[in-house]
Amino acid sequence: MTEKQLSIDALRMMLNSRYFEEKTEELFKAGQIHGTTHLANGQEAAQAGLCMALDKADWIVPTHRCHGFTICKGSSPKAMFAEMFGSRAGLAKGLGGSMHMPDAGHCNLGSSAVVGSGVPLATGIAFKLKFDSADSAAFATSTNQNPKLCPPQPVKNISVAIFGDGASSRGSVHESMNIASIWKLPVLFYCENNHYGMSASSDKMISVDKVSDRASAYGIPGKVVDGNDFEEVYNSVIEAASYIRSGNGPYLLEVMTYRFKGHSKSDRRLYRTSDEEQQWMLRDPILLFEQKILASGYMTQQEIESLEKECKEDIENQAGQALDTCSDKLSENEVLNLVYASEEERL
Ligand SMILES: Cc1ncc(C[n+]2csc(CCOP(=O)(O)OP(=O)(O)O)c2C)c(N)n1
Repeated sequence: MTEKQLSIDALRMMLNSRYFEEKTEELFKAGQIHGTTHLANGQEAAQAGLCMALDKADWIVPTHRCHGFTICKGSSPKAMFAEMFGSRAGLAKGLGGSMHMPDAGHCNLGSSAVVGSGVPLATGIAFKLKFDSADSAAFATSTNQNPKLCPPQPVKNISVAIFGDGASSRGSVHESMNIASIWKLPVLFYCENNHYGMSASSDKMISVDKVSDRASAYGIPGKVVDGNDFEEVYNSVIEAASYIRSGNGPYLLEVMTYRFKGHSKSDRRLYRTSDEEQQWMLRDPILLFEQKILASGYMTQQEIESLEKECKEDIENQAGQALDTCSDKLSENEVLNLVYASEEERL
């Protein structure tokens, strides 16, 4: 892909993610979507930069703030809206809602409301990816003997454990990093640091200056990058993924960003100042990237505006089409069959 095409595709992805969040907020306010939602306005470069740098067959396990990752990994916005409407056409047949949007066809395991719980799952996927590409008998022997001494085992695909700064202090995250390091598992630990875990500022809640400083405790590389700069994120993921694909084991990448909206729809953001918010809005990742695209001559202002219009209309249309599927929900029996095994299966 040429740099020009890559840039236009990246801008399209970031715009789709932004408009998806704006439409979601509107639908919530109108009472057309129930439950809660976690919007990622402002985090688009961290989400598009990761997904665009991955291979189609690389797996991701996102967080509860998952819409942008899900769109950028290739899922249909229509199926995502349908999920939030509780419709059968949704990614989880309407049973999951905003926080649970798995899409195996796009190598996205989906997320869970339990903060940090996706990290061991992504580590498990990495184990399977390594097991499948290694001489499995030799791998099993090495994990039993001294896995630290086992030679690098190149792999085709990797798995990405996405987590927030809040989740970074959970035991599940540390246990995963330790075992992934020992077994040299092909997993990218991707910390999307948006500065807050609900109302708790990461400056006050994390024992080190940077989450990526913790990498040294596990004997793996750690790097921190500007998460509002698409190119910086994209290039860093390419570099980290290539290290992992060569068989060297895990890598911790921390991307610094900011969520423009509250933690969830009921958050009044009393824990931060509007001055701080304004400063970050000046570093809106979409604005920054559009400026770069203009400066490089890849698009004119007019072309950017028409792409914005096209993406906005497309998201509107997909929301409308999803709304049409709204009344087609799973029956109680279908839900029970999905959740519980039948009597014969249990015996
Ligand atoms: C195990 C667990 N503890 C607490 C919560 C409540 N909770 C929901 S989101 C959240 C903050 C997570 O912060 P972070 O990991 O930084 O992700 P962000 O919301 O900033 O994207 C918390 C504490 C939860 N869902 N699960």
